[in-house]
Amino acid sequence: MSRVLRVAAAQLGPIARAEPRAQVVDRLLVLLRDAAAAGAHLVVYPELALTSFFPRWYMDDTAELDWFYETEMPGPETKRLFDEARQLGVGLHLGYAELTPDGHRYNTSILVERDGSVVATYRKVHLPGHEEYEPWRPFQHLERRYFEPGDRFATHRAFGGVVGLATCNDRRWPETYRVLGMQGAEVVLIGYNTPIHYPPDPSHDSLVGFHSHLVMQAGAYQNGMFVVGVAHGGNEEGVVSLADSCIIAPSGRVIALTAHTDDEIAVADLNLDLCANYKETLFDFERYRRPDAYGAITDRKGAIPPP
Ligand code: CDT
Repeated sequence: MSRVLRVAAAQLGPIARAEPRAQVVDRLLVLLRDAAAAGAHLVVYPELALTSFFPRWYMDDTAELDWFYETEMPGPETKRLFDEARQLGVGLHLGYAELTPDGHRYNTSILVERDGSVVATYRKVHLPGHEEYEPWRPFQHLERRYFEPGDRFATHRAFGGVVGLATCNDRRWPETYRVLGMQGAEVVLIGYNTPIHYPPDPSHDSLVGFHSHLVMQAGAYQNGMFVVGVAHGGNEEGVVSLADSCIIAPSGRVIALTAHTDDEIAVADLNLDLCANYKETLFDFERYRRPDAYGAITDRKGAIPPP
């Protein structure tokens, strides 16, 4: 019997800085109901899906900053989303800013099964951007100020398969997919907020959509896994971010794609048995990998060219 998981990539358009959580949750509920009507087993929301992408603003007032974080999940505003998902029998993946009781801050996502049980939480490993206010930028990218990095990639048995989680900038690093692939991942869920303009080198700007698909398609193919990439995009508070949410097969092909830059779902059937077409042939890790030749991956952080 084949294992087919129907997934809805639930893209979000812009969220205004002043938009109340309740209004955002209303939008998430519309997407959830669309996903359920389409017969989806799992709805995947993006990174930091409950607020505007706040790392674009420098804030030194802790109370102002704290407004963007969740101290419990589900919390008072998100409980109705979790409740309705359980009632509809739809699992969910949701990205949010986490503030722990002892004051640690993470860029976190949660994965919940169709019966409402929590499968896992994941704390973003690769934090892009900068730590301090940089006045030359048209907008900030202060993830390295507002979050601590997570320390591991893990996979989980859920939805009839093996599921891994990663977040936004993680998708650009081949190590993300490989470490998940080495733990048997059959589907990796990735939410993102990707400004089109890259201030350190604007020559990237016209390539942002290409780069986003390039890395996820390569990761899917090289590890024989599905990848679900979901944007929080559009023109948010004057900063335009990438949409282009997609679902990618182990062949590396995009099998579902959003058409617009606002709230929208893209749905695909993921036949998890198709992962074996790659995992047990060209990318049979046990047979073909050469970890003894890969020492430079873990014995250093930066590149060391020959003298
Ligand atoms: N959210 C996130 O990780 N965004 C980054 C932007 C890179 S530029 C600082 C990304 O990799 O898409």
